[in-house]
This record gives sequence, C-alpha cells and structure tokens, in this order.
Amino acid sequence: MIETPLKSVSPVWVSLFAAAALACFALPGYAAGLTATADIKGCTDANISGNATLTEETTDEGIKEVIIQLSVEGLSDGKHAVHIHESAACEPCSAAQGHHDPGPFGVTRPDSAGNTAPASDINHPYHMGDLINIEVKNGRGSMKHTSNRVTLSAGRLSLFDADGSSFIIHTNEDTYCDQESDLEKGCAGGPRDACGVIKLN
Ligand SMILES: [Cu+2]
Repeated sequence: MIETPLKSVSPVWVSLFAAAALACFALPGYAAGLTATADIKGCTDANISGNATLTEETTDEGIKEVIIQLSVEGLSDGKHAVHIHESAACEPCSAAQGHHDPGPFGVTRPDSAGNTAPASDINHPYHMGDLINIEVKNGRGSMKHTSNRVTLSAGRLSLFDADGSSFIIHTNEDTYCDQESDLEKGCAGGPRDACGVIKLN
C-alpha cells in the first residue's frame, strides 16, 4: 500500500499551523492590508492608458497611510496634475466632479470659478484628495505618493464613501495654487486628460 505524504505530518504541526492562522485574524488591531486598483483611460484620447494601485498600511503609531503608485502612457511630455476626485465616475470625465474632500467645509472646487478674481474660499491644495504631479517623459510617466489624508478602510477619510472616488490626470501642471498671484482658474491643472475609477480589491 502507498502511503500518502499527509500521513507522515505530525498532528501537532497541523494544529500549531491552524492556531497560527487563526491568530492572524484574531489579533486586535491587526492591519487588514486593504488594496485597491484603478484602470486609467483617456477622457477623449484612446491612446492614453494606465493603471494605479493603492495599498493601505498602518504605522506603528496607528496612523493609516495609503501608498499610491500610478503609471500612465500616451500623455504629453511634462508635468500633469493628479488628484483623487469625489465620485466613482469617468464617463464623461466631468462626472468625477470636484476634489475628494469629506472635511467640514466641503469646498471641493479646485480653483477660482472666474478667470480673473480668485474665489475667497479656494481650497486647493488642502483637499484630502490632492496629490502630486506626475512627470511624463517620452510618453510615459509614473509616480509614487504616500498620503495620510485618505483611507481605503471605512471612516471619515475613506475613498469608498457613498459615491466612491476616481483619479483624474489633468492637461497641465498643478502649481498647488500656493501664491497669491496664482489663485486663478487652472492653477490645479486645468482640463482633464484621463480618469480611472478606484475599485477596492
Ligand atoms: Cu483634479
């Protein structure tokens, strides 16, 4: 009779393994390691495509951080603004609405509504979804950014609120609207080139 390999494994090891596996799920404060992804597509240009991954980690102090890695090709060379916008919708790209900002003021509009006078309540770059520029060279770009302004897990900063969230990549550079002379329309990157709905894995 042929013995199966299982019969040679001691029951002690099997029960130890089972206990260890159970402990992983039972430990209080165990970081779940949530991840999410987004497929990036051009708003009007089908040659633009890319993807993003998001990974939530918890620091030793208990602060939730989300590591965002994004790659894209087909955009014009140079810097492009990247933000997390407030709705999980990309068709059309305007459906992504303003910048993700679940804070008490709820001002998600990124820049001055007019072309000349800055709006008094302009809130960029203080939205929770404001990120950094991506730099494109020879048609390809990638960025990595860690944010503690958003979470994948449930809570007040979560990207997965009632209507979800999307990435928007803009035509122009985000100047971060950080100068008094720079608070006019377009300082957060102007028109929208690409979009990707963020989906929890
Ligand atoms: Cu934006």
